[in-house]
Amino acid sequence: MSELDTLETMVMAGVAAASDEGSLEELRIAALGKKGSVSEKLKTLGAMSPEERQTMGPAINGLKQRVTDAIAARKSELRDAAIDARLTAEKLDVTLPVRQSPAERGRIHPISQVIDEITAIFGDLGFAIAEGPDVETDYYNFTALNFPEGHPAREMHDTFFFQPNEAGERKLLRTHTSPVQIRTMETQKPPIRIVIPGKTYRQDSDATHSPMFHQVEGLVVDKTANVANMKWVLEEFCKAFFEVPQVKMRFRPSFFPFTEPSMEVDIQCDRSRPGEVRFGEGSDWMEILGCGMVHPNVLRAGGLDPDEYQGFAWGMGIDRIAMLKYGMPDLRAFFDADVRWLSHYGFRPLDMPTLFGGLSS
Ligand code: 2NL
Repeated sequence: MSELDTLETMVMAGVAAASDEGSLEELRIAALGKKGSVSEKLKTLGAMSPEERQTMGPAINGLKQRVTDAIAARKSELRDAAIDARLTAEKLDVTLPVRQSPAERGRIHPISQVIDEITAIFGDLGFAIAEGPDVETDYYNFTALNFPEGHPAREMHDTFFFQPNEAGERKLLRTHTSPVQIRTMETQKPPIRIVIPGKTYRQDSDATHSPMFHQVEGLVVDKTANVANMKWVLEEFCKAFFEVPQVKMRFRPSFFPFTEPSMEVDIQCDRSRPGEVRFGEGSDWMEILGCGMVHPNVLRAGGLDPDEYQGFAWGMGIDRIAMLKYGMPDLRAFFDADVRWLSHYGFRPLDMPTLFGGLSS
């Protein structure tokens, strides 16, 4: 066997044995690279006699061509094998159900749901939604609302106070959403019809009280607003919110510094079934809100003349009525941020409450 045949057998055996593209490339360099075994053979042509070159030239070039072809063929074989291996290893089950998108999987917190329901109802009655800061001044939270300095009602609010600033002014976390009504009266001309949902804060924490809780208040101010209008608005609200055709309501005299007269409102309910409350039927009563005619001092604080304007207002806690409406037994679970609780009690994000489409269905 000639030297060229031996070389060819060796290189071809290597090519056939190469198990990946990397080792094949090393083989190519060893044979066809600048100092490769085949390239070295080509270099010998220069020193040969013309006769010798005539036979050796085609022989060596033929060898180079066959080695080049063999490497190319092996390379494409190895590439196909690598793709086949990946295709068998990486399986995709196209029959798996599509994973839910965040918009499908996410849930609206029951308190947000109830706020959306309440604002949908009052929006339908022609009210606008107003909001304001959680951190308030003593003036907007108390003074403007007819709580005189040193009045015991201030202590009753269990207020969270901040450290006083250099001027001695002490900010606080609002104890009710009423400061927003004052701010609205200051900046808008009557007629005013607003509802104010939001967070409120009091130093109170037990099984039925959270230091942060939610309130919604409402305010109507114009030249003729009266108790009859207020009763109608609140009755329409209760029927819509509890999704019943009729509901009896009981207005009891009460006291708030910011209203005169002041009333607390009970709604008819049925508590005869254990662990369940039904509204619009039965012979029990449940207190759900406070209301009254806006005190003249409060209208004055809002920059309005009480001889020209009059108004009514109401306020209620959202957390408790959310628990009642949706049968949630524990207030504290509201603020635990437990996704299992939320996926059970939460609402689907795209089912927004509307009066025509149903509030909660
Ligand atoms: C309750 C009672 C109430 C108001 C809030 C109000 C606001 C202004 C003027 C007059 Cl600016 N009133 N708000 C009125 C009556 C009752 O809340 O028990 N809330 C949980």
